[in-house]
Amino acid sequence: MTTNTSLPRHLTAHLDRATQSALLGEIAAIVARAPLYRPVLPRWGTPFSVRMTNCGSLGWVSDKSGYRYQETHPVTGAPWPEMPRSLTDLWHAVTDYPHPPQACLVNHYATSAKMGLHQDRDEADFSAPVVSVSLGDAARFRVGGTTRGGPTAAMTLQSGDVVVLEGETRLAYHGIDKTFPGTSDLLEAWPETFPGGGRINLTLRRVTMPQRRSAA
Ligand code: MD3
Ligand code: FE
Repeated sequence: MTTNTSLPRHLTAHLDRATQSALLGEIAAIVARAPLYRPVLPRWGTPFSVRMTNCGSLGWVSDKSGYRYQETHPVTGAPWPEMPRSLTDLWHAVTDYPHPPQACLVNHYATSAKMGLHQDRDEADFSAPVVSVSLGDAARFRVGGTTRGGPTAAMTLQSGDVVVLEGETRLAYHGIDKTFPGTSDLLEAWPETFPGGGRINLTLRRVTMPQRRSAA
């Protein structure tokens, strides 16, 4: 018996504790300039349980009119903070994709936040991978196939884990069932920024098609 469920590449403990702490410090600086806010679902306006912000030239947003990428923070109107060099370097270390990431979505899961099964398809270029970095509390991640309603598998994501979504897993349905509160103290270094700790997920993406270089 076969299934259509192939699993993404899971790099367990890819980042050591010191690297996680340094990266979280960079994220705290980004959050100071581009505050975490609570997006709402298109049409209904139901709030997400996850709070979000972005860095990079483009950021993913959701509001009553839909999902999209835009150059500015929806609350402050300011351009997103620059992508840290550390994240661009991580992208090139774990993928062969020849162009740098354009967007880094920062998701903050406080206790009891989750994310329902969905596909990431607001990008023009599905041939580019997606790279996910987990910091703080562990979470149960669920991944299925490219159609809704098929079999799914659960994976535990821990602080320092990196997941690379490429090939057929790029368009897999996925979500976060739950986090495991109190399983990491990493976010406790930034109590003002992340009160009560929780989990941070960074999702690095290409959004637009790379421009062809003009001949001569
Ligand atoms: C599988 N974030 O922001 S990361 C999202 O942990 C999102 O916050 C989750 O799903 C989180 O869209 C899951 C792992 C992940 C990210 C992107 C994917 C898995 C993916 C894209 C395609 C397939
Ligand atoms: Fe997603």
